[in-house]
Amino acid sequence: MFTRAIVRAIAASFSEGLTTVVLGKPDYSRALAQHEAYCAALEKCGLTVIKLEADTRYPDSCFVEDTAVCINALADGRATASINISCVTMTRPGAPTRQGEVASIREEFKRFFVTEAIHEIQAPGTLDGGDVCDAGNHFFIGLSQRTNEAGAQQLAEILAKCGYMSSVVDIRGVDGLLHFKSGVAHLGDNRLAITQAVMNREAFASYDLIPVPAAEEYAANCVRVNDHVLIAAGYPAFAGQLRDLGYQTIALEMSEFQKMDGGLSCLSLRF
Ligand code: CIR
Repeated sequence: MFTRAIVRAIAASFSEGLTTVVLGKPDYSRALAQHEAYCAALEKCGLTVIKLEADTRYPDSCFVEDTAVCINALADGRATASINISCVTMTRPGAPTRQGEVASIREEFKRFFVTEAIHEIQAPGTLDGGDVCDAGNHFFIGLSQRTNEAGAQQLAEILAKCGYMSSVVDIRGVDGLLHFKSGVAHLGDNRLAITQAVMNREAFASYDLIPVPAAEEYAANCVRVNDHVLIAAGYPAFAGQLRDLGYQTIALEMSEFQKMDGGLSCLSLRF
């Protein structure tokens, strides 16, 4: 169960952020409305939403997930005996323009975690939270354009110290996949929603895979939040698959974030 989420309001400089897609410039007021609906959905899932002020110095700073990895001892599927501590790892984002986003998020986590439970990725390691998938009793760490070997290794060591297993999945050759979680989401119940480009990897063999249709790949970045799954609006085949499996879905308009390479998971840190 999650009880809280940290989000950050969208900076007026949002359209100056990083992007690899060519979908046009985001519309600021539409982005604000989509963000508001996203926060309302988290509240509907039972979370207290901690909304940090916008920071115009960092155009990408609404994508808070990349700044930290929350390790929630009470998440689905955990063994309980050895795994009883929650902690957080502050990342060192792979994009230099984003590294300054971490400091204020660290300050926020200090309200909830004791110092010993706040870990850090150190140079030369880089790691984006969007590359880390908490999959029940195992964490996947994606090696990507943003997360390097040193960053992945450091996180694996932190997780091991806290009693969690992990493995590294190299997605550097996969076209169109900026972050690992752009292609994989853990839905609880030992299930992964997954794009066809990565579904044949041995690493996922012990999970039940829900293949995301090729025409709906953006929808793979969905988020299980307590009793609901947040999904991007406009992907009817994938939404139908989830409903057939019994999930209660909440569809959210994401067009303005998609223009900036962002998905549902990256807009919040859930813990
Ligand atoms: C970036 O390129 O860093 C941002 N424009 C988008 C980050 C999205 N984060 C994510 O998928 N985890």
